[in-house]
Amino acid sequence: MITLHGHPFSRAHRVMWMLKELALPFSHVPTDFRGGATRTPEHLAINPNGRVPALVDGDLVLFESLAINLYLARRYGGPLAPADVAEDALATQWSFWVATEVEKPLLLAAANLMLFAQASRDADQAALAIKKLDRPLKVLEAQVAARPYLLGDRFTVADLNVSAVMTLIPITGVPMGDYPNLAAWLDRCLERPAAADWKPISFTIPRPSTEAGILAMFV
Ligand SMILES: N[C@@H](CCC(=O)N[C@@H](CS)C(=O)NCC(=O)O)C(=O)O
Repeated sequence: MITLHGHPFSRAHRVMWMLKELALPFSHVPTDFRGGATRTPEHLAINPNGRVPALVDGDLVLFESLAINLYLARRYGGPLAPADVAEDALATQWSFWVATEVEKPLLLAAANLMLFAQASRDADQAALAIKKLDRPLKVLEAQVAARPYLLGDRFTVADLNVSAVMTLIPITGVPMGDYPNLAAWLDRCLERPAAADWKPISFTIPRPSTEAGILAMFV
């Protein structure tokens, strides 16, 4: 039996999307990261980082949303799964890439443009973060200009992991007209029925009082 911990407005939406793509039955504990529920002894026993998502599948307990999705693809197969070792390597590459090259500047831009309360937003930080996105977005634009999906002709876990992180792009104000193929690819991915639980974030979060606090929150 699979159990997913984490509310869909958190990074748990990435895993919920994957579980639905694979039509896997699962029980859902919608732990809300905003109210301290991720720091209870019960939750820390599942994810010692005090974060969501976490997935329990029999004896296996996993944290890290994108790693969970790679596991689910490999374990439960289907067209989203890597077909061979080379595809597996590429799906891993794109998942690490989006986590290390894209996610942090994307979150910092989104936080300073929308997620932080109006008075705590820092336009300079947002502009710097958007500048840092230039390079990876050009890489992604070129990749999906040449083929409909990251690995070729079919939607795979690589597309799911990368596009699930990219859901914040619309609120960063990045001019998507500069990345027409990326924009069309992102629409193709997010329009999949299994992605339907994804909703633009509609709440604000408190700005941590220090730069170290901001890094602790986003890295
Ligand atoms: N790299 C982790 C990040 C998980 C994460 O930061 N989750 C946030 C919600 S989206 C969280 O649980 N924050 C609560 C906290 O840090 O106290 C992943 O992708 O799973």
